[in-house]
Amino acid sequence: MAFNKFREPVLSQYNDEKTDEGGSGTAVQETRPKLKKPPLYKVILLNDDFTPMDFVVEVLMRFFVMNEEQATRIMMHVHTRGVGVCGLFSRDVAETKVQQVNEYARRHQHPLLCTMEEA
Ligand code: TYC
Repeated sequence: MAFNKFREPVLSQYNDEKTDEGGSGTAVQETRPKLKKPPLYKVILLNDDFTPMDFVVEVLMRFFVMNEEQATRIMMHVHTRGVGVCGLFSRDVAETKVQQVNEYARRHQHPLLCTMEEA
């Protein structure tokens, strides 16, 4: 606890001190903001035997703002390893991406599947 020239307690700018004696004999419980960082979610693409490679590359470019080189690298990773991460997003954004990819694949009659999990 810091004091000013009147020997009054100066509160921390960040309000992160747990307890102190304010000089009055009264214990002060300063509130610590109980804010947790919201979790991030991995959006994951799954391999299958039928979706054309070109279509997967197009999906990655369209919904994940990748250039053709990045999209091809992720597509080949999924093709050879079975799964791959397209990106990290807040829960809302991840849910929207998953929905957009799955709908787009279905509309084009491909079995391509996208899912998400907490990072
Ligand atoms: N395995 C597919 C093929 O050989 C290509 C593919 C890659 C499909 C990635 C899905 O998420 C995927 N045509």
